[in-house]
Amino acid sequence: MNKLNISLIGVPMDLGQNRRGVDMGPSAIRYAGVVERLEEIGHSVTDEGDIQIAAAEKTAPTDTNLRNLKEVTDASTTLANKIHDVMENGQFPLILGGDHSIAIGTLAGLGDRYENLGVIWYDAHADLNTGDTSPSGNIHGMPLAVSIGLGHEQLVNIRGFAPKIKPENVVIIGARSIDPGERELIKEKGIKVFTMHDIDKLGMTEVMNKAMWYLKDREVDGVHLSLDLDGIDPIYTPGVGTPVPGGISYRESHLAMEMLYSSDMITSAEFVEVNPILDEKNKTADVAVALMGSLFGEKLL
Ligand code: NNH
Ligand code: MN
Ligand code: MN
Ligand code: MN
Repeated sequence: MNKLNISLIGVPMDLGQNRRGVDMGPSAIRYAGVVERLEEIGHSVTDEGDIQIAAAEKTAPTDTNLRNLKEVTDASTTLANKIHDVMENGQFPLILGGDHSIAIGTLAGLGDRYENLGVIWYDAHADLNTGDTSPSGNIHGMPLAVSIGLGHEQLVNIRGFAPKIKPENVVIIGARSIDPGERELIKEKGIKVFTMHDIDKLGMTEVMNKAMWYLKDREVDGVHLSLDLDGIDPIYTPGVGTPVPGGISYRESHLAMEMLYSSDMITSAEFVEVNPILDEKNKTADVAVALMGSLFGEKLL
């Protein structure tokens, strides 16, 4: 990765789940010093501001079991168009969430720029639910399913094409809370998953090497990193809506980011689920910014 022109895009989305506060995630990450941190490394950063999101108090009722379907669809469309424009100008998109439903818009914006996009999904969850399998009706548990073409057609067809990515180009890292329907889909589609068991057993170095070789063998022409802060153990990132104990450590996460930097594979990234209301002194946003440092080439020495 040379010096990049990074476009920061904030997405204050809290409608993909039911805990308040995650809409303040982009502010918390800015406050934690993201722009300065990336500029210090030598990148140039343009803060594009925030995507407009409907107020949680003003959402329309929906006739599906998908909470806030219309508002999430509208925001995803706006985000997808924004990302498309930013890429047209040769900028590197760095998206700040917001709940993970925003990945629907991100991948819709990236999808038609690549023939064969790879995705690394760093998360405690698989985010492979559809309206039929979701235990919660929360769209933040669905973005990966939507992006491989499964789920509500309104979400699946954003920007008028589907699927956005191929299931065999996805690698999930850190999973430890997978719903029954997701488990079936993983088997059926052959989605590559490194669970916490794999990280415990093989170590992060080998997991990351395997993940990156897997994508190289697939001859991907870009790799998007979608990093849900709940992938990391909640002792380091307590400010998330659905914490799951037994997660990836702080140092393992830095190692993973450093290895991605060295590989020079990453072509876009998003950091999601930072919820300042649930956080302790902006700890989770601080971790997000520290990990961005490693992902974008910060050196310890
Ligand atoms: N799997 C659960 C659901 O679909 C929880 C999803 N929560 C997340 N996903 N934070 O990353 O509702
Ligand atoms: Mn809101
Ligand atoms: Mn997620
Ligand atoms: Mn998650």
